[in-house]
Amino acid sequence: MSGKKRIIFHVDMDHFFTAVEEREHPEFKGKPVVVGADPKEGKGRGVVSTCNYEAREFGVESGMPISRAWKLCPEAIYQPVNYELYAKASSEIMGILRRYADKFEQWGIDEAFLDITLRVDDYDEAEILAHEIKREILKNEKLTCSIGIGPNKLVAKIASDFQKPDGLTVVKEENAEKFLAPLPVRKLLWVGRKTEQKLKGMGIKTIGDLANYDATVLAETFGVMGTQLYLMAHGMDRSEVEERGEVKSISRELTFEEDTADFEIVFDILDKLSREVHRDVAKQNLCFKTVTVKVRYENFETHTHGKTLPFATDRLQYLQKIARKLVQDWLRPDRKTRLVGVRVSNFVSAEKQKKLT
Ligand code: TTP
Ligand code: MG
Repeated sequence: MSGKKRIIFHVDMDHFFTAVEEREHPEFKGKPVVVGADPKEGKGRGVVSTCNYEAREFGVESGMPISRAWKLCPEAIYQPVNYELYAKASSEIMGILRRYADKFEQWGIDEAFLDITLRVDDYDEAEILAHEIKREILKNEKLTCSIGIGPNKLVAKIASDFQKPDGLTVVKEENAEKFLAPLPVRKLLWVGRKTEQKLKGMGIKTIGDLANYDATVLAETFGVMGTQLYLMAHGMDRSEVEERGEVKSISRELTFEEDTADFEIVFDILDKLSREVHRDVAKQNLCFKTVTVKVRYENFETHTHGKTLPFATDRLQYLQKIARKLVQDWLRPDRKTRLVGVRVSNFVSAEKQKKLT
């Protein structure tokens, strides 16, 4: 690895689906807009995919039942999900972003990480580059985005979320801890609702609380995840920006900080990885037929093992159950596990799937 300190961008489009809708329908501008299921005058089922910032003022948010959104804001403009349209905008945006980076990683439909270390001399130049990117996306795509600049992916991602919409937040390595400290622990990648509650019970609410906590106790309480949480709370993250091809599969894997013989830890992490994969699948409105898991032992021997379903699904429950079952066959009491991963592939669009069933 080169000795040069990394500079990473995280780019996240603002209220993406609704922003594209506003671009296509200029008459929507300035009004609350919701993209998601049909509200059917408050009787509709299904959820909000996203809403613009005007609708957020009324308390509407992603993932909320559409019936509740209707109650909060009946006057909003409700649009069905037009996935093809957003996918086209996404691929144009990704095309622009890719040219600015030495290493590029698309993350879901409207986010990307860019490693620009070799393109700039310092953070000042990085900031100029970020403005250039924002200008080009606005000019060519008529859309705004928020950019976070940091020493690694974790800090960059949290920074991009810091001033939305149309934000630009720069966090240098020496300021990372101070920047993170007042934010709620939920902002860290691995902290789900359960972990958040457990941390709260320990008196840990902010990332700063976590950073000041005894690392040994964290490791005892949360296993390998505890150590990772502690490092992240100090703004540390060594993961690389990794190029991925066209979305033919969605996957997550994790190398444990320490090899483990504890099956429960492996299953726990596998469930979390499945949840993340599922979130991406849902974001892109896809159904999958194939689930593949990967297990690497302490001696680097690696096995991948898959199962193809007779039908396509988007259910988290199935994904978690199949992934567990597949991994179970490969866990050995006499061998520690170094890495575990889960991948889904063989996609069908959810729309198409609905028409089939
Ligand atoms: P996000 O980037 O999470 O949200 P956003 O771009 O709408 O808003 P923000 O300005 O806060 O970034 O997700 C990107 C798109 O993914 C979003 O426009 C719609 C879709 N999506 C869903 O369909 N369901 C969900 O639960 C979420 C969170 C997003
Ligand atoms: Mg976004």
